[in-house]
Amino acid sequence: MKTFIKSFVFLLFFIYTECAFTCDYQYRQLTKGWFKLYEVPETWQDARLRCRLQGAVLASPTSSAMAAEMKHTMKNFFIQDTEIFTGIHATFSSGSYYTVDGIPLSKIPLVWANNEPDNFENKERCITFNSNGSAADRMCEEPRPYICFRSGEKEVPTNRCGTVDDGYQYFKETKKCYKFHREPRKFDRAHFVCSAENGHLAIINSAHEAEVLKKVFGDNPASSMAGSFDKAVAIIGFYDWGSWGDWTTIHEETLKEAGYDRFSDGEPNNGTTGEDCGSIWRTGLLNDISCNQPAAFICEKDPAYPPVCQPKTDEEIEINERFNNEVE
Ligand SMILES: *[C@@H]1O[C@H](CO)[C@@H](O)[C@H](O)[C@H]1NC(C)=O
Ligand SMILES: *[C@@H]1O[C@H](CO)[C@@H](O)[C@H](O)[C@H]1NC(C)=O
Ligand SMILES: [Ca+2]
Ligand SMILES: [Ca+2]
Ligand SMILES: [Ca+2]
Repeated sequence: MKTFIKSFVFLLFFIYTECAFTCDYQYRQLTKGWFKLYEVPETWQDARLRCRLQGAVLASPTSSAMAAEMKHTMKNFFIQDTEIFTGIHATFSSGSYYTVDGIPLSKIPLVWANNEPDNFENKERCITFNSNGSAADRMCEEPRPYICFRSGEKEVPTNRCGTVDDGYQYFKETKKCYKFHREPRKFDRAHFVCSAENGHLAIINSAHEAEVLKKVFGDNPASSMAGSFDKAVAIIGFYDWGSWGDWTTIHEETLKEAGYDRFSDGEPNNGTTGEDCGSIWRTGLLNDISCNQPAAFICEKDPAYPPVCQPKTDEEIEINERFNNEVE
């Protein structure tokens, strides 16, 4: 009887975790992995970073199956005469090409386009791929579309926050997830990182949420951050749009409309070089900060966005946990 129950629970477990990764990625059986094409061109470095922040890598045609799936993905998006970036690069040292996950060029069955590779003007460090299957070396700085790829079985374990990134922590007070980034970035790059993680720079919608952010900040003392930068401040999602003083969230609400507008005493002060970007002090009170000042930052994510293909309800999570306990 117990065996029967176990196999029944196992079946449930299997059904509910099938196809569990964010639905913006498509699972492809042939290469056992998830694909997502980004149509908006980016530099190679940004393409690489965006894929990485999603728990994926910049896709490379490392086998004939991968090349076929990449061509298929491009055709689905009607990308015909455009070259996309692959993960094959020589940005560490010229001529030494590897995929982002370390496969050397000599092991990759590339078909080169006419007169390629030529390392034109000794400036080409990245490999592109065309929907007709040919490769070329190109400048990494010239923006192009690209494909992110996550290798593996269908069942990708996503967490309570709907992501593979366990840096995100769920807070029941706001029903939102937050991640504190300890590596300092300027406002625009912090915005890029939160967006790539399917979140946004944190927006404070209530005094409760300010308390949550204060706690998140408190869990990351200055001693936990390396490097010399101001560890008393963290960038969040508000911005001065107009002549100085027009503070709105990155979702275009006034701070009051958003639900929290408590600046620290003496702030905003438009400090030395001018301050048009938003941040908080460890007190949870607001401060204006220079958009050029790198600082730690806090991302906020809705656990339901983007949807996971087979979202688990709490009951199902319980069943899984019971199953796991039985197995142990
Ligand atoms: C593939 O496309 C590239 C660039 O558009 C072109 O240079 C190359 O000749 C094409 N190869 C084939 C086999 O059609
Ligand atoms: C803010 O500071 C910058 C740089 O000192 C200055 O150019 C700008 O006029 C200031 N804005 C206001 C409204 O004081
Ligand atoms: Ca070239
Ligand atoms: Ca919020
Ligand atoms: Ca200030």
